[in-house]
Amino acid sequence: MLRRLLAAVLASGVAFVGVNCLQLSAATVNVRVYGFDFSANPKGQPVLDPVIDVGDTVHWTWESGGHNVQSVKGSIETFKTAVLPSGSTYDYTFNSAGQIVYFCLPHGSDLGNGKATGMAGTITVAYPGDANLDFKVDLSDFGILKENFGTGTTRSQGDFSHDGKVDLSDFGLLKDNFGRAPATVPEPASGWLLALGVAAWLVCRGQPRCAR
Ligand SMILES: [Cu+2]
Repeated sequence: MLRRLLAAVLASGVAFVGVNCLQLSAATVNVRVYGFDFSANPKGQPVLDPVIDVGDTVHWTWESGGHNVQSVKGSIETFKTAVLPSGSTYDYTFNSAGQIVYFCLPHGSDLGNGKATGMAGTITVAYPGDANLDFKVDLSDFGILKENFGTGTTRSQGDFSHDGKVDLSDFGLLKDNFGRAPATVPEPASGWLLALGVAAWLVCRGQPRCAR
Protein backbone atom coordinates (compact mmCIF):
# COMPACT_ATOMS: atom_id res chain seq x y z
CA MET A 1 0.00 0.00 0.00
CA LEU A 2 2.73 2.40 1.04
CA ARG A 3 4.80 1.46 -1.97
CA ARG A 4 1.81 2.12 -4.25
CA LEU A 5 1.22 5.50 -2.67
CA LEU A 6 4.89 6.39 -3.07
CA ALA A 7 4.85 5.34 -6.71
CA ALA A 8 1.77 7.49 -7.34
CA VAL A 9 3.33 10.47 -5.63
CA LEU A 10 6.58 10.07 -7.55
CA ALA A 11 4.65 9.78 -10.80
CA SER A 12 2.71 12.94 -10.06
CA GLY A 13 5.93 14.66 -9.01
CA VAL A 14 7.60 13.75 -12.27
CA ALA A 15 4.50 14.87 -14.18
CA PHE A 16 4.63 18.15 -12.29
CA VAL A 17 8.27 18.56 -13.21
CA GLY A 18 7.16 18.08 -16.79
CA VAL A 19 5.03 21.24 -16.71
CA ASN A 20 5.98 23.42 -19.63
CA CYS A 21 5.75 27.10 -19.13
CA LEU A 22 6.48 30.41 -20.75
CA GLN A 23 9.92 31.26 -22.00
CA LEU A 24 11.43 34.34 -20.48
CA SER A 25 12.24 36.86 -23.20
CA ALA A 26 15.28 39.05 -22.78
CA ALA A 27 14.59 42.42 -21.21
CA THR A 28 16.24 45.82 -21.32
CA VAL A 29 16.93 47.34 -17.92
CA ASN A 30 17.52 51.10 -17.55
CA VAL A 31 20.35 52.50 -15.45
CA ARG A 32 20.71 56.26 -15.00
CA VAL A 33 24.08 57.96 -14.88
CA TYR A 34 23.95 61.18 -12.84
CA GLY A 35 25.77 63.11 -10.13
CA PHE A 36 28.18 60.53 -8.79
CA ASP A 37 25.89 57.54 -9.00
CA PHE A 38 24.55 54.82 -11.24
CA SER A 39 20.98 53.80 -10.44
CA ALA A 40 18.15 51.71 -11.80
CA ASN A 41 15.81 54.07 -9.91
CA PRO A 42 14.97 57.56 -11.19
CA LYS A 43 16.87 60.46 -9.65
CA GLY A 44 15.45 61.39 -6.23
CA GLN A 45 14.81 57.76 -5.27
CA PRO A 46 17.28 55.48 -3.48
CA VAL A 47 20.25 54.41 -5.59
CA LEU A 48 19.61 50.86 -6.81
CA ASP A 49 21.94 48.39 -8.49
CA PRO A 50 19.86 46.12 -10.72
CA VAL A 51 19.49 42.34 -10.66
CA ILE A 52 18.98 41.13 -14.23
CA ASP A 53 18.58 37.81 -15.98
CA VAL A 54 21.28 36.26 -18.16
CA GLY A 55 20.73 37.63 -21.68
CA ASP A 56 19.24 40.94 -20.55
CA THR A 57 20.62 44.25 -21.78
CA VAL A 58 21.48 47.20 -19.57
CA HIS A 59 20.69 50.56 -21.17
CA TRP A 60 22.65 53.35 -19.48
CA THR A 61 21.43 56.92 -19.98
CA TRP A 62 23.64 59.86 -19.10
CA GLU A 63 21.46 62.33 -17.18
CA SER A 64 24.56 64.38 -16.49
CA GLY A 65 27.75 64.60 -18.50
CA GLY A 66 31.43 63.92 -17.94
CA HIS A 67 31.09 60.27 -16.93
CA ASN A 68 31.95 56.90 -18.43
CA VAL A 69 31.25 53.28 -17.54
CA GLN A 70 33.91 50.59 -17.51
CA SER A 71 34.17 47.15 -15.94
CA VAL A 72 36.88 46.44 -13.36
CA LYS A 73 39.92 44.37 -14.30
CA GLY A 74 39.25 40.64 -14.25
CA SER A 75 35.50 41.08 -14.72
CA ILE A 76 33.59 38.23 -16.36
CA GLU A 77 32.11 40.85 -18.72
CA THR A 78 34.30 43.54 -20.24
CA PHE A 79 33.03 46.92 -21.41
CA LYS A 80 34.27 50.49 -21.52
CA THR A 81 32.92 53.73 -22.95
CA ALA A 82 34.51 57.10 -23.56
CA VAL A 83 33.67 59.93 -21.14
CA LEU A 84 30.33 61.03 -22.56
CA PRO A 85 28.12 64.11 -22.43
CA SER A 86 24.60 64.35 -20.98
CA GLY A 87 22.01 62.66 -23.20
CA SER A 88 24.34 59.84 -24.27
CA THR A 89 23.32 56.19 -24.02
CA TYR A 90 25.16 52.88 -23.98
CA ASP A 91 23.84 49.33 -24.22
CA TYR A 92 25.56 46.14 -23.11
CA THR A 93 24.09 42.62 -23.11
CA PHE A 94 25.13 40.39 -20.21
CA ASN A 95 25.45 36.70 -21.09
CA SER A 96 27.42 35.46 -18.07
CA ALA A 97 25.98 34.86 -14.61
CA GLY A 98 27.77 36.65 -11.80
CA GLN A 99 28.31 40.02 -10.24
CA ILE A 100 29.85 42.64 -12.51
CA VAL A 101 31.46 45.65 -10.88
CA TYR A 102 32.00 48.82 -12.93
CA PHE A 103 32.96 52.40 -12.31
CA CYS A 104 33.37 55.88 -13.81
CA LEU A 105 37.03 56.66 -14.51
CA PRO A 106 36.87 60.43 -13.79
CA HIS A 107 35.01 59.90 -10.48
CA GLY A 108 35.87 56.41 -9.29
CA SER A 109 38.65 53.87 -9.36
CA ASP A 110 39.34 50.20 -9.84
CA LEU A 111 40.67 48.78 -6.56
CA GLY A 112 42.25 45.90 -8.49
CA ASN A 113 40.60 43.19 -6.39
CA GLY A 114 37.34 42.99 -8.33
CA LYS A 115 35.93 45.96 -6.43
CA ALA A 116 35.72 49.66 -7.21
CA THR A 117 35.36 52.80 -5.15
CA GLY A 118 33.88 56.25 -5.70
CA MET A 119 31.39 56.47 -8.58
CA ALA A 120 30.79 52.74 -9.06
CA GLY A 121 27.98 50.28 -9.50
CA THR A 122 27.21 46.59 -9.82
CA ILE A 123 25.10 44.56 -12.19
CA THR A 124 24.00 41.23 -10.73
CA VAL A 125 23.32 38.78 -13.56
CA ALA A 126 21.45 35.63 -12.59
CA TYR A 127 19.82 32.66 -14.29
CA PRO A 128 16.02 32.62 -14.06
CA GLY A 129 15.35 30.29 -11.13
CA ASP A 130 18.26 31.55 -9.03
CA ALA A 131 16.33 33.11 -6.14
CA ASN A 132 19.20 33.36 -3.65
CA LEU A 133 21.62 34.86 -6.17
CA ASP A 134 24.40 32.31 -5.66
CA PHE A 135 24.60 31.98 -9.48
CA LYS A 136 23.42 28.37 -9.42
CA VAL A 137 19.89 27.02 -9.88
CA ASP A 138 19.53 24.22 -7.37
CA LEU A 139 17.36 22.73 -4.65
CA SER A 140 17.85 25.70 -2.32
CA ASP A 141 16.14 27.87 -4.94
CA PHE A 142 13.34 25.34 -5.23
CA GLY A 143 13.01 25.52 -1.41
CA ILE A 144 12.58 29.30 -1.61
CA LEU A 145 9.97 29.02 -4.38
CA LYS A 146 8.14 26.36 -2.41
CA GLU A 147 8.04 28.52 0.75
CA ASN A 148 6.59 31.45 -1.19
CA PHE A 149 4.40 29.59 -3.65
CA GLY A 150 1.12 31.49 -4.02
CA THR A 151 2.17 34.29 -1.67
CA GLY A 152 5.51 35.68 -2.87
CA THR A 153 5.79 38.79 -5.03
CA THR A 154 9.51 39.38 -5.60
CA ARG A 155 12.34 37.72 -7.51
CA SER A 156 14.11 36.78 -4.27
CA GLN A 157 10.90 34.94 -3.28
CA GLY A 158 10.73 33.05 -6.57
CA ASP A 159 8.99 35.42 -9.01
CA PHE A 160 11.28 34.69 -11.95
CA SER A 161 8.71 35.69 -14.59
CA HIS A 162 8.44 39.22 -13.14
CA ASP A 163 4.63 39.17 -12.97
CA GLY A 164 4.41 39.85 -9.22
CA LYS A 165 3.30 36.31 -8.36
CA VAL A 166 5.08 33.10 -7.42
CA ASP A 167 3.24 30.45 -9.39
CA LEU A 168 3.58 27.58 -11.84
CA SER A 169 5.18 29.77 -14.50
CA ASP A 170 8.02 30.46 -12.05
CA PHE A 171 8.33 26.76 -11.32
CA GLY A 172 8.59 26.18 -15.07
CA LEU A 173 11.44 28.69 -15.35
CA LEU A 174 13.24 27.11 -12.38
CA LYS A 175 12.80 23.67 -13.91
CA ASP A 176 14.08 24.81 -17.33
CA ASN A 177 17.18 26.34 -15.75
CA PHE A 178 17.73 23.71 -13.05
CA GLY A 179 21.40 22.74 -12.71
CA ARG A 180 22.72 25.83 -14.53
CA ALA A 181 25.87 27.31 -13.06
CA PRO A 182 28.95 29.10 -14.38
CA ALA A 183 31.55 26.61 -15.67
CA THR A 184 33.82 27.28 -12.69
CA VAL A 185 31.17 26.24 -10.14
CA PRO A 186 30.85 22.45 -9.83
CA GLU A 187 27.17 21.60 -9.75
CA PRO A 188 26.07 18.00 -9.26
CA ALA A 189 22.40 18.93 -9.66
CA SER A 190 20.23 16.91 -11.98
CA GLY A 191 16.57 16.78 -12.85
CA TRP A 192 16.29 13.82 -10.51
CA LEU A 193 17.06 15.98 -7.50
CA LEU A 194 14.30 18.37 -8.50
CA ALA A 195 11.86 15.52 -9.11
CA LEU A 196 12.58 14.16 -5.63
CA GLY A 197 12.22 17.63 -4.13
CA VAL A 198 8.86 18.09 -5.82
CA ALA A 199 7.72 14.63 -4.76
CA ALA A 200 8.67 15.40 -1.14
CA TRP A 201 6.77 18.67 -1.37
CA LEU A 202 3.65 16.92 -2.68
CA VAL A 203 3.86 14.33 0.11
CA CYS A 204 4.22 17.12 2.67
CA ARG A 205 1.31 19.24 1.44
CA GLY A 206 -1.71 18.89 3.70
CA GLN A 207 0.28 17.24 6.47
CA PRO A 208 0.56 19.77 9.28
CA ARG A 209 3.35 17.93 11.08
CA CYS A 210 5.56 17.75 8.03
CA ALA A 211 8.48 20.15 8.04
CA ARG A 212 8.09 22.40 5.02
CU1 LIG B 1 31.50 60.11 -13.26
